[in-house]
Amino acid sequence: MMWRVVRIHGYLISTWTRSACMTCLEKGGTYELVPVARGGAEHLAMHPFARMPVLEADGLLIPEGLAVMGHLDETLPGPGAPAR
Ligand SMILES: N[C@@H](CCC(=O)N[C@@H](CS)C(=O)NCC(=O)O)C(=O)O
Repeated sequence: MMWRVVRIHGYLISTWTRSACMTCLEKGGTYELVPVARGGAEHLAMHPFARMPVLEADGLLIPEGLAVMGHLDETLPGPGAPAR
């Protein structure tokens, strides 16, 4: 798999966003943290409940922390996350 930077939309004060970022790092990936205008039209277009994180990777926008972490676990080259 080709190495690439993924984008994680959210803020580090959010525990779910932080977990997604930590998963990315644990898997040897690199992320760009993208601030969201909470509840704005762009945010709602990415997540129907205007929550964070949202992962932008591989041409996909993936909401929901567990789905984000699952995608990172499956697509980044590092060792599998222990809980999976
Ligand atoms: N089930 C969601 C929960 C995400 C969630 O609640 N995120 C919080 C931050 S930790 C959030 O977006 N809060 C903003 C809000 O509720 O307006 C997920 O797994 O992504």
